[in-house]
Amino acid sequence: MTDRLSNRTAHALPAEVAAPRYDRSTVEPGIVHLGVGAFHRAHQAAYIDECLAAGETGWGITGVSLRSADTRDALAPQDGLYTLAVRDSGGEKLHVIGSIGSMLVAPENATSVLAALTDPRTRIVTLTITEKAYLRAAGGGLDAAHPDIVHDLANPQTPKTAHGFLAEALTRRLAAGTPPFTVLCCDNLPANGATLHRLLTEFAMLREAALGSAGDAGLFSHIADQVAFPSSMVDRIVPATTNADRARISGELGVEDTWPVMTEPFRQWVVEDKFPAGRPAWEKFGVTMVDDVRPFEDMKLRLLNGAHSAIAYLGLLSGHATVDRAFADPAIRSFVDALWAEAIPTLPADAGLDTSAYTAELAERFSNTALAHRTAQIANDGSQKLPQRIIASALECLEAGTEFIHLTLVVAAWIAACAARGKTLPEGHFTDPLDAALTALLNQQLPANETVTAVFDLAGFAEIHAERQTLIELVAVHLVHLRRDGTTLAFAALGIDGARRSIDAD
Ligand code: CS2
Repeated sequence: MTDRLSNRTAHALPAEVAAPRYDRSTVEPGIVHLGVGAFHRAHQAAYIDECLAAGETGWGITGVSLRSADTRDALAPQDGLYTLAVRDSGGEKLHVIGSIGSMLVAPENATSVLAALTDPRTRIVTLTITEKAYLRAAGGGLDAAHPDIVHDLANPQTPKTAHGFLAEALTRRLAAGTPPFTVLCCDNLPANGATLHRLLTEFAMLREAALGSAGDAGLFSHIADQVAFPSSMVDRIVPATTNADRARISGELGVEDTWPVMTEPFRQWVVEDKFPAGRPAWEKFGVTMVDDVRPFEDMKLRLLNGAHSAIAYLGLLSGHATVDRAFADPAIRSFVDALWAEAIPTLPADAGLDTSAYTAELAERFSNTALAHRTAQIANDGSQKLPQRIIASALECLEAGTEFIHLTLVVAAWIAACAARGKTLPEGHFTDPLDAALTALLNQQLPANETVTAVFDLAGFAEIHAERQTLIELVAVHLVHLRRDGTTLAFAALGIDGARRSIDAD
């Protein structure tokens, strides 16, 4: 392969490949995005590409990676262009996306990131930094003892965290008389805008205390009162790109793309309409603008992501490498249906949610064999994901006195899958920020009840909740079964017929 995908070569792509038909040189940066992973490039960047194609010119994206230089290194020689491959059983449709105008790498050059954030043209800052990067302590507040937070409080001009960058940029904008940008969180957290708002006000309070009023006067009240943090629900399944994908896509393009992204046809974005500094006309491009995103967010987190985590851990324990193969296992399929039946009553009844249509569509999406979405990918960071996906529903069932038994198996399956690494699953098959402590704990092979209690302590699950002990006991019962005879016994105890299972060797 000779040429790279770039502005120059994009004009000569095969006719069936959709490529930017707008003049990219006229697009001004209006959005800074923190965390340019595959999800952002398959979701928001694709929506913005459509806005630009329709003639908007003020909303180009400046991408910022907070950790690795990989994406910048791959996209810079491609003028920011990359291929989005939309895949299902009908085949693959390729779209070259042009909305990312430039890429910055924070650890290399914090100054340029702060310059982009303080540029008056930047009116929205969006984030997909993954759950763990919010640095929440158990209980939901800021983990003020985290080394990166400690670093950022001591070094405000050269931050490492999103919190540090946002606080420093908002301080500089305030001092310069530039109106604040709107902060739009696009991670899978409940009330994600309000959550980030709380974390950032706590961070600002610590900054004011650390720098003294001369250094940071008014930042706390500015963030608390003047900066908008709309919540949003984002949805698109994005499996990790493989080398085979790169080779296939480059072959189809006729030029090399080292950084394509794979995705499904479905996409959804529901956003609270609170943008005092303006926003793209997203509603024209399939984004749902609402007053309150909470019902959509809870439905997505509890039904899609909750089922995803169930499929990941039970799938891994049953020998399934991908979501579609796990979901084709009759026992797992029955389990997911029962899980949905437990989670649905926890959703608001008066919000007009059509949960039957939603779960029917999820079943189709999980069956997409063209995605090869790996169970190990979803299994990452369980300690950060299970609270909003599973534990919130379980606690609400306990409070309401509703019977449930499936939600708790997901937590037990997470613990069992963590313990299986280095044994029946490869070492490091998936990871978690708590791995060091978790592995040490699981190696002690304590009785199930003690193990679950210690894991809840470590992860801060259900902290200070009246029903915490009951929940621990319910999880422990499943863990006993999983330890004794794996998913076969765990499913049998739920009345799910394990004999019908067709274990594949993937
Ligand atoms: C998945 C999500 O990896 C995971 O934890 O559950 O990334 C999921 O694919 C997306 O939220 C779908 O929108």
